Amino acid sequence: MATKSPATPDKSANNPAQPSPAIPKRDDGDTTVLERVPQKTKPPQMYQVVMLNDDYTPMEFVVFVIQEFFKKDRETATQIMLKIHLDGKGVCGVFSKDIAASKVDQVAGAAKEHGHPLQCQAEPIDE
Ligand code: TYC
Repeated sequence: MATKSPATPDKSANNPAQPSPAIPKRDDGDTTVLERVPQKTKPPQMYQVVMLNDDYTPMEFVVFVIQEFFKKDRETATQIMLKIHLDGKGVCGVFSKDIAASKVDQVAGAAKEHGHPLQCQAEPIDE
């Protein structure tokens, strides 16, 4: 005996990844008015990767690290390094949580490998 498969639930309902649906509000003959439903999903929390100054890491190494892991050109990397050197810290980039954590790990790994005390940290950015 053939059995009827159960109706599949609407996967788009309550799925934050879906765009806001336009809900038919009123149908008065020829015209359908669509009401826009406000977007409920918040953008993800972003993190800035802040590099810290120290007295021992060579400037050239810091410039290399900023170019390599933060994809800056040499001039921009040099400006960021000098800002850190003068102010004590500086932002190398802004990323999602996982990417920021991975940048911090990459910098720590390279610093350890070369025997430098260079440090950086990920800080949540307030909206
Ligand atoms: N202050 C270091 C020096 O004079 C250079 C330096 C710059 C170190 C930036 C760390 O994040 C840093 N050699």
